[in-house]
Amino acid sequence: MARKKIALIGAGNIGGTLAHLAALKGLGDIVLFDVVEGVPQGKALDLSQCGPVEGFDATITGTNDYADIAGADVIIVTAGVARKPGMSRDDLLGINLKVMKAVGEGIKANAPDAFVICITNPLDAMVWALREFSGLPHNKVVGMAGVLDSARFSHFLADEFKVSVKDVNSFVLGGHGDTMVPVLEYSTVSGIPVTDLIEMGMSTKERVDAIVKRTRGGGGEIVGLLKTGSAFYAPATSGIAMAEAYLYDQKRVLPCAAYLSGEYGVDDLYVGVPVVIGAGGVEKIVEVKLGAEAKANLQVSVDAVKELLVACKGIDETL
Ligand code: TXD
Repeated sequence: MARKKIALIGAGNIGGTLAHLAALKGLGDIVLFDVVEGVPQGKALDLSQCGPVEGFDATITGTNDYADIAGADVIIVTAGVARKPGMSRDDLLGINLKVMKAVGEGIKANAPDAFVICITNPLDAMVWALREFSGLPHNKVVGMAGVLDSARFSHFLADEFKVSVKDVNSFVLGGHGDTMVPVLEYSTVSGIPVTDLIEMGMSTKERVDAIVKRTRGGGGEIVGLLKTGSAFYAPATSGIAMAEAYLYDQKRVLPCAAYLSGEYGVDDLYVGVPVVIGAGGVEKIVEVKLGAEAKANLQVSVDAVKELLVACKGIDETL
């Protein structure tokens, strides 16, 4: 069987980490694309030289030409500008919208059968725009945010409850921003909801509320510490988990920014919800029952995403 082809659009911090992980995991041959000349080529050469040590055979190529992504099975998009301290995700809107246009057109012309995972911020608007510009079916274009947000939530919860992170399964809905909605009733330690764990005296409502707040600001906390960029290790790991679910037809239930057409009362919008990812791309949107508080919070989040889209449409009249 021929090796799969993984194209990474954007060879920055996340792009390079994605390439490293994809090579180590043997997902397939890798093409790193960037507009900056030399960077994807240099990173590809450096990463290729891991091969003899790690024992992987994948070819890793760097390019500035979209023709080289032809026939890609999976494309992960991180192209754009990352947040600097003091800059909100929404400030990135204008710059990254133009980037999505170029990337979408490159994908449309060269790899229209790929499963496309968008990571570029502001995520929920960029994935919507990328889908529009690429013209791919909605189930083949998805945004990565929820896997990362729930990983952050799980990490903090495991720390709080002093249990293995393997036993924590947390649930985050909504847009990737300060309005994201961590849902306590569906976040569990080995099946025991966090709300029950609070009742059992394992933590307090105040402490868990502080964890929810820290999760919502999880990206900003890292930007504030790094000062020269944003998080990249966990975002890359999260993107790879989604790629694996598709490549290996795992039918994983993952929180992703998926296109909604009526689900959760939302229409023509990408919002973070649990979905099944398998060989068919986004095979199913999982519509869970929500309590009044989560419902209201989701609405706030949906409204924030809607506002972003209105701004996008204002910037680019072709949308
Ligand atoms: O959860 C999430 N979705 C995120 C999103 C978590 C963390 C970071 N998130 C966003 O990912 C972040 O706000 C950025 O928008 C992207 C990529 O983050 P990264 O840290 O990798 O940014 P870099 O290191 O600046 O890399 C971006 C690369 C850089 O090499 C640019 O030269 C390139 O993108 N770039 C382009 N590549 C291709 N085509 C075009 N037009 C282009 N413009 C810039």
